[in-house]
Amino acid sequence: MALIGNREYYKGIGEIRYEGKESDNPLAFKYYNPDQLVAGKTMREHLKFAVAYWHTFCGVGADPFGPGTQDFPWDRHSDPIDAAKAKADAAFEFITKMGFDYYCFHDYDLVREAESFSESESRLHTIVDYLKDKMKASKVKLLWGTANCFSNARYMNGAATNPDFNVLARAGGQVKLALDATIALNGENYVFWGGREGYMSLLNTNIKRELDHMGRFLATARDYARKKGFKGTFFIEPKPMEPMKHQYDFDAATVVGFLNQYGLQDDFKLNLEVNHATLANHTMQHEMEVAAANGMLGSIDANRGDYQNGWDTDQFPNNITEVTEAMITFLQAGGLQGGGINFDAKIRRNSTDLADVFYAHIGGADTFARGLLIADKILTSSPYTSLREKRYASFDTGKGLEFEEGKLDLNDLYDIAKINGEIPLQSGKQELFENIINQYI
Ligand code: XUL
Ligand code: CO
Repeated sequence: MALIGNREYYKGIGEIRYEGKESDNPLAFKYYNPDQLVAGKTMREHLKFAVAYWHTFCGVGADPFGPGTQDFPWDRHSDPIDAAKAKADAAFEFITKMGFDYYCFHDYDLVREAESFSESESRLHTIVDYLKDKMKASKVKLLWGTANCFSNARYMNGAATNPDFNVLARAGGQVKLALDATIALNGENYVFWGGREGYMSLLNTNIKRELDHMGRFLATARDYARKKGFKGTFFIEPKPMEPMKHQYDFDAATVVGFLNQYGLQDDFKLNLEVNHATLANHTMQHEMEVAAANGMLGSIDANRGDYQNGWDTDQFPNNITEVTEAMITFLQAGGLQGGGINFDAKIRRNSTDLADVFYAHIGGADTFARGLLIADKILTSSPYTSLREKRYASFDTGKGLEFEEGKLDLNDLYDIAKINGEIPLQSGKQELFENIINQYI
C-alpha cells in the first residue's frame, strides 16, 4: 500500500479562502470571513466550525438499497492501524484546507473496532497518540468526542438502557475509553447521543427502570471524567426517533426535565441538531429557545432535513431563513456554552466528485455566516427587539411587575380582573415580525 504520512488526498484543491459575495470561485467562501468582527467577536470565535469525522471520512454513501459510492483510499489498507493513520492524514488535510479549527469523532470512527475489547483499547491508544501529533502540527482542536454505542449488534436493545446489565457494563467500558481519548486530546466537550436508548415496543419495555439506569450511567461517566480532571461540558443530543421508534432524549424540553430529575443539570448541556428538531416536529429555533431559557444551549450539530419527507437526511445547511432565525436566538443567548457548530451532515450519495465535500462545507459555513450577519443586523438596527419587548411591557411596572416578583396571590388577580372589566385586544403582529426578517435577508 501507499506510503502513510506524506500523501495528498484532496489533490488539486488548495486552501479555501474568503473572497466575498462577488466571487464566482466555487471553492471560496462568500460570507464566512473568519477574522471579521460581528457583535464583538470574530466569526471564527462565534461559530467554531467542526468537521464530523464519521460523515466526511467514514461514510461512503451506503443506504438500505445499495452500497457506498465513495471509494476512500484510506479504507483500502487492510491493517487497521495503517487505515486509521491514513484516514487521520486525509482528515487533517481536509480540515486544514477548509481553514476550520475543530473536529468531532466517535471512538470507532478513528480506528476499526477489533474482535476483542482489549485489542480495541490498544488500537485506540495508538491512534490517539498519532492524532496528538497531527493536532499539534496543525493547531486543529477537538470540539467533542463520543462513543458509538449504537452500531454494534450488542447494542440492539440499547446501551445504558439495555435490559441486560452486561451490555450496560460493556457500554460503560467503552465510554471510559472514549472519555480517556477525549481527555488525552484536550477535547473541549463530550457528547452522549442515545441512538438506541429508547424502545421499539412498549410491550417488552420498563420505561422507569431504563430511565433510572440511564440517569445513573451518565452520573457515573461524569464522576469518572471529573475525577480525571476533565473540565469540559457534557452534552446530551436530543432526537425523537430513528433508529428506535421512540428515543428517551426526545427533544430539548424532555432532556432538560431528565437532567434536572437525575441531578445532572450542572454538568450537562444540550447539543441540538437541526434535523433532529424537525423530526420532533419543532424548528431548530424552538429547540434553541428552550435550551437557552434553561441556560443549557451548549452546541449545535448543523444540517437540515428534506422538508418533504420525515427522514434524518443529514443534508448540509442551506436554508438562510431557518439559520437566520436560529442565529437570532444564538446571539440573544450570548452564543453557545462551550460548544461550536459541527457539520453533522453528509454529501448526497450521488455527489461523487472530490470537490463535492468542499462545496458542501463551504455552503454550510457561508449559510451560518450569512445567518449570523443578518441576525446581528436585525437585533441592532431593526425594530425587532423593541417590538418583542413591547409585548411584555405590562410586566415591567406596576401590578405586572409585582406578579413577576411573586407578590400577588390569586385574590389580587381577582380584584384586578374585577376592576379591569373587558380588556382591549393586543395584536401579536406575526406578519410584521415575518416581514422584518425577510427585509433584512
Ligand atoms: C445521529 C447523530 C449522531 C450524533 C453523535 O443522528 O446525530 O451522529 O451526533 O453520535
Ligand atoms: Co448529531
